[in-house]
Amino acid sequence: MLKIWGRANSINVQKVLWTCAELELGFERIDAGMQFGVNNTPEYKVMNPNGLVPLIDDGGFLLWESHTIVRYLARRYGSGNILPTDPQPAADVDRWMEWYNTTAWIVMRPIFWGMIRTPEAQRNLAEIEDNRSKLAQYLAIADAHLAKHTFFAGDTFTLADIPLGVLAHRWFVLPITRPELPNLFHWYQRVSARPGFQTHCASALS
Ligand SMILES: N[C@@H](CCC(=O)N[C@@H](CS)C(=O)NCC(=O)O)C(=O)O
Repeated sequence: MLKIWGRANSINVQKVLWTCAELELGFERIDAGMQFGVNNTPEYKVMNPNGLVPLIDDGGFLLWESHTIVRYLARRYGSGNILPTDPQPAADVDRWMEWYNTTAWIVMRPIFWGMIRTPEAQRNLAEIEDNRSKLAQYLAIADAHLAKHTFFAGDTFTLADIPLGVLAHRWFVLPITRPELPNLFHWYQRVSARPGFQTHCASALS
């Protein structure tokens, strides 16, 4: 049975759990990270020297980095539906997964940490606002893209929708000012209705 280390409220763990649900893949999840510890033990660091979650063990094959994990699971257990095998559609999926890592998450992280994991009195409101404003501009790019596409990488749901789906959840749930981005909102409604999102990603932010 596939083993996944990581606390259920971690955005990177949620990507893996949602992917497993899309692939109808069973797994055992072991709580690790933040209040659960585990990830800082020497035993864990042998498996993942970064001391971060998620980490998977698939029959003795150890893997960390959430996007690498979800691609691996899709290649190993999928049938090309959530990760196309043709180079160009596959690159389209990769493009948006990279964009999440290099662009959108960079500015969402300080907003999320500032508003959810920092006591109110210690929040850096200027930093939160600066990143909120940048993210609004980035998400306008996504909104324009989604005016012409049902999902990020075309007309069907793919891995590209998973990282951006959990990020969009934070964007739409946090009490922040949001410009009108109707295409992004309707896409978020579509992806967040999926059973895998509802089971693993819809809980209150913490
Ligand atoms: N690039 C890594 C980032 C992993 C990461 O930053 N994980 C966070 C949780 S989202 C973590 O392990 N934090 C330490 C902790 O939870 O104790 C990935 O995508 O897997």
